[in-house]
Amino acid sequence: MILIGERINGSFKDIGAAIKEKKKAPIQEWAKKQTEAGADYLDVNLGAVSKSPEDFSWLIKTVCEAVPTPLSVDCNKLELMRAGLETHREVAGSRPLIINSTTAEESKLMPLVELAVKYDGGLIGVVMDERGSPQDVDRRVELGAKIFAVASEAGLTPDRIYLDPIVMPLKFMQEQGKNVLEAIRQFAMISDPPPHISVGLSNICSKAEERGLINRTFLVMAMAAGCDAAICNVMDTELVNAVATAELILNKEIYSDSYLKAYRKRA
Ligand code: THG
Repeated sequence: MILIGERINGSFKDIGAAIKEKKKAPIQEWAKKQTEAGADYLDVNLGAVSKSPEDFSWLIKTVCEAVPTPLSVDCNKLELMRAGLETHREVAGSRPLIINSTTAEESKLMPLVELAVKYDGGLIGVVMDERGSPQDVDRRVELGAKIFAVASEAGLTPDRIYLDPIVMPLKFMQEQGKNVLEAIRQFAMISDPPPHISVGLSNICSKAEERGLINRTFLVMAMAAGCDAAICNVMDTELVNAVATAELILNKEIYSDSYLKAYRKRA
């Protein structure tokens, strides 16, 4: 499982304030904590606190200086993404990265695929288009297949393509959970080998009680359906333990009595 730490996101109060005040310490502390917890990538997102390319570049530089962990460069504005990726190249050289994200929209898909080629990154494709996010399975799969086809045609191999079925809040869109799981099953059949399948996990527990339980139950179900990457709270020990256990049950890791310890040290 590819664990992408969600915490460096301007929508969290402490990170939002640190971005506004250009304070590196809180951001760098979260970079270190998530790395120690076993994050494979760190998602880096300004949230709603800024739309400035300079701020995005500053945030990326701040994280890259603190840890060697690869980033998931997360924004939905092409101009910010260009600035962020250029900064990433300056400060991190050829360190692996994920570009988060493109959609199937005409104005975004080719430009972002070209950026993934240029910067030698992975690319998350979120299955929405000009009409917004689909509610049904078929439209999700249609858009996933379109993103996969365009990215493949441009030379991205399946291991560099991540399809995201768009996880919705359980509290408000209860019927979407099973549609997401079915879309994941069908994404896994798009090619052989399949692309990665990635979820923004914490969307599921938005405004709900029992956040941890909802997150880990859903992630285990998503893994059984074929999901192999998640932007999530890597500090949640019970979540990571559930992931490690699901990996055993799916026969992706070898059993040992100390498998939880082993999973934490895997990187
Ligand atoms: N797909 C892709 N990228 C994404 C998402 C996705 N990036 C952003 C987001 N969704 C994933 N990251 C988060 C980070 C934090 C939270 C949810 C998703 C979160 N937010 C709190 C809440 O909603 O209650 C608010 C923050 C707070 O507690 O202060 O937990 O789907 N490709």
